[in-house]
Amino acid sequence: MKDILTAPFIVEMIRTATNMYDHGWDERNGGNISLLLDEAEVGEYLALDTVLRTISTGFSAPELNGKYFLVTGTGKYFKNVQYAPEVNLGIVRLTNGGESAELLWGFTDGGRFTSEFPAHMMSHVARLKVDGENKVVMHCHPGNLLAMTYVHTLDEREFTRTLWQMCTECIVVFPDGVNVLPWMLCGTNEIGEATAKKMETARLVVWAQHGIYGAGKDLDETFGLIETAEKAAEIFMKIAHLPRVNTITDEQMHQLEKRFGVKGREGYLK
Ligand code: 2HA
Ligand code: ZN
Repeated sequence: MKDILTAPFIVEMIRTATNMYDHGWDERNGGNISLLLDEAEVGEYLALDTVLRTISTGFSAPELNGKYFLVTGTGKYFKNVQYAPEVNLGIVRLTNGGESAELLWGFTDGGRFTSEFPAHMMSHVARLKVDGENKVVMHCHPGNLLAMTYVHTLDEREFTRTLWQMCTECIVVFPDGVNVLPWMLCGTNEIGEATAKKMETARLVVWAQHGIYGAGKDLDETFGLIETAEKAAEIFMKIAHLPRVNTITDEQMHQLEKRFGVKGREGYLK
């Protein structure tokens, strides 16, 4: 059995959590990440028949039965993931139609997965239906996106168009746009279901006055997606109070679509 701390999925998770913390997106215990793992990949590092504990999830997700996830822990600080990965991270296998999670590694202080586990797992189900390669769901609290939800309409088309207009590459990176949920109580199955519904049509879902969810095929891509949206929100917050003299026009967006072979969300461009 190989040393799990050398597994590429653990190394990459540690680097990503650290990078997110360094970006200021994950103060205190803010944020959470889940990464879908291959059984064969996990089997190189862990005895798959050794279950440390079984934890009830409080929801069902039959689509994910038997699937393995590396996930951040509830109440854990991203800042500390690099110093004690086995305390702050865990590897679980969903069983019993997703109603139970078998802990195979991690959460060594008796902890459990993130309070946002429902939103993560339901979002995985939704994204896997759209893209069989989707492996990551990531949540964090980037300052400018959050700020924007206080001063910008939450209308999804308008919110997306504003972000697209803030940096040339935005429409290329997230042509599906950004979906937006109004403020809702976090950590519940309800916000999980609402987030998953929004994930059917976009890989980014803003939680107003709270943060953002991103989904993607690997940690780098998902990080980059949130990074790009947050950069656009940063530009918006720099200019929102100033007269706008120039912008990226819809005609220019159409040029970007052609040049990069992407298609902006239906009905979002004139
Ligand atoms: O505590 O970010 O949404 C982690 C969170 C909850
Ligand atoms: Zn949060």
